[in-house]
Amino acid sequence: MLPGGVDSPVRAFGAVGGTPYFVARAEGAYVWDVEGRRYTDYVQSWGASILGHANPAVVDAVQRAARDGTSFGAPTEREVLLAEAIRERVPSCERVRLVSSGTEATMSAIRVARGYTGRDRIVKFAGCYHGHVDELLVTAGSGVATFGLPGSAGVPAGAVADTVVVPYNVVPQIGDDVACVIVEPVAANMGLVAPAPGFLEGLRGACDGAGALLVFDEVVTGFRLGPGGAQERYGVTPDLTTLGKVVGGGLPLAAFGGREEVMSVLAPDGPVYQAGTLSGNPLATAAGLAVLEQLDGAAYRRLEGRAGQLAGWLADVVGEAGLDVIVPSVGPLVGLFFTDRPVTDYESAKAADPKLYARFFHEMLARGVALPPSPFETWFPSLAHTKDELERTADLAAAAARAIA
Ligand code: KE4
Repeated sequence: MLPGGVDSPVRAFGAVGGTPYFVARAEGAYVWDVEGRRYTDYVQSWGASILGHANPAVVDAVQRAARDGTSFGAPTEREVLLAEAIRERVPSCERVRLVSSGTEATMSAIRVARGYTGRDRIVKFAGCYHGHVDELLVTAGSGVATFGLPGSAGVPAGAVADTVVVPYNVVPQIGDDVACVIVEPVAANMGLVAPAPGFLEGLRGACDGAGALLVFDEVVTGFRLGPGGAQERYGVTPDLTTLGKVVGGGLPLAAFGGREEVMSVLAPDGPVYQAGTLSGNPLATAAGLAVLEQLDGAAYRRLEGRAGQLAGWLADVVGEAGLDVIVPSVGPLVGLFFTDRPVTDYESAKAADPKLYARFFHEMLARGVALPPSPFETWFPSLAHTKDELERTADLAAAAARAIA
């Protein structure tokens, strides 16, 4: 019925083998499959459910909103409130537009950059994934990397003729024909790779020197690393930012925003067209606001502390089983590579052992822990993952590591 049995390729277990579990319901740190098995879930809708699944305040907000109608095709107060909440938290976002997916956000941001600068060329980094928009499906991460695809069939050469791909964590030369550089400020789609010291600052300087715009794709890091995401954590302010996942509370909502003069090119004010029937959807804005209201400093400190502990325990127990493993963590994000070499870019991420990851994945799944079904993804512990739960995950990881060693 569904091509590959899924509505998004990475869910098909292509990188790890086997048949994916189908989720019947979820609550907090857990999902239950249709056979009634419970898993401690580190996929968490790829980072959308930072509070954990079925957070009561989020469910209540969506239920209440639904009673007043689900979509109008007309402006509502709540989308203004969410845009204001984003502007209050994200340094670059003087103006914000809401859309329905991260792909729409990056596609729109690229068009704004090209419309604002009058230039066509864009620069992206190998292993970074920005959704399935044609001009960015080049040496992408996430599902494209999972299936070892250089890009994608169906993308005409013309669509990517102006896309330049360069290695992550190296500041490229930027010509004066470049509209923008788009980057995951912390890469989460080649596994988890932190920006090298000076990398983001270098991109800022290179873009300023060339009159190009700097676009931070914070679909993963936005509202995950803190209220102001990576740009606040690393003190580098891009010209445009894309956001998703957390900001929609698990409903179809994403956003892009930037400096007022840059965003002023957007229709109806300016000549760059961008639109969406369900943009700013009333249920999704209700969910997003309900999530942001709960994400205070204490929540972020707790989440970051727990993720850091989990990363340390995993490195210890998997290492003690005699396996070469690197467990990077950045704020509340955790990665895991079976390798003894530092992972700083896509090439070194691909050098990690994918077969060992696949076996580890299944040993953990058999023990009731659901990891991302690809080595080119990131673990998303949520605020619903208690310290005991994380300790249990580490104990199970010790057993899983011994089983594959
Ligand atoms: P969506 O169009 O899937 O909502 O967002 C695209 C996107 C953009 N930018 C970044 C940094 C992203 O990580 C994503 C989507 N993330 C993947 C998982 N890493 C989505 C999972 C999937 O494709 O099913």
